[in-house]
Amino acid sequence: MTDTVLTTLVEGVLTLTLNRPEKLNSFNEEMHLALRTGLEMAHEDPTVRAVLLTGNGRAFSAGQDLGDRDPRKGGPAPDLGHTLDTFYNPTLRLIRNLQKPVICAVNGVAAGAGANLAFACDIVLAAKSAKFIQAFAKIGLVPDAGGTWSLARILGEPRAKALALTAEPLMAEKAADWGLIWKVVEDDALLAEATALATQLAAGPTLGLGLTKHLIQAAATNSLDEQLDLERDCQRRAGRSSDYAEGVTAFLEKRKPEFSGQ
Ligand code: T3D
Repeated sequence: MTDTVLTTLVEGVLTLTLNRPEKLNSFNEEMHLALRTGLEMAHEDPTVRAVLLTGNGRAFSAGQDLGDRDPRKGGPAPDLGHTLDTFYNPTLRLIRNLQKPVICAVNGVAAGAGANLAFACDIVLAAKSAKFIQAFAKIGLVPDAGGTWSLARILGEPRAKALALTAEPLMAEKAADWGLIWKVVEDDALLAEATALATQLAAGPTLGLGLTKHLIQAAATNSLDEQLDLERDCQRRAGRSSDYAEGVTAFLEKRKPEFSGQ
């Protein structure tokens, strides 16, 4: 068993590094399961207060490992609906449902499901040389891993359709201009800046940050009335947290708060 995902936990930041650089960190089953194990740990371990997802080598991820889909090997056509259900979709849900911030540092090319995995994260930083490719159209597939959902919502139909239908690369700076990612960083500064951001968030009021993430995601489908009710419910919970008491006390005492995440 190789280390297809490298895992470290430092100062509350669980860093998950996709690690199949010779295959541009494309997904085989082993890497899927390793990433899922890391994300499950993020859900269960209270000492994890933020996640940083990145890739090793010159790519973030080239999506599905197409070597595992070689039609020349014979046999029936694969059931890709089943592989989405089994591998990609649980991972996307683990990221979206995690009540802790997930930072993505896109260190290089992100293609196919690799691009859409990045777009599922909460804050995306990308190296200046990184690019995003909806590579699916080149091989006769449709965008998956939540890509049609993210692109259509964030960019609107015209840009989402053009990216998906042409599979043209979208450079990091344009992705930031279009609001698809948060920020572009010089290549050699990416990991340090993403780690600093993740560390800052990991020292934050985790319960409140998790509820904030939940609220913003829920806004996509809620009416204003539903959203106002949800804000009320979440604020009630946040207002009972020890981090809220600490935040207000620290403000009144003119000192830096020390949040426990509770
Ligand atoms: O199947 C299911 O379960 C359904 C789910 C599907 C999800 C998907 O993600 S489908 C889309 C799959 N991904 C792609 O179609 C992208 C394929 N890759 C590329 O288009 C290009 O490699 C890149 C644009 C990402 C990068 O281009 P470039 O020129 O920088 O690198 P390269 O020379 O093409 O690749 C370098 C090596 O990585 C090369 O291997 P080699 O020749 O050095 O031994 C290449 O074969 C390998 N590689 C790159 N992408 C993949 C890959 N090997 C396997 N699978 C890949 N996706």
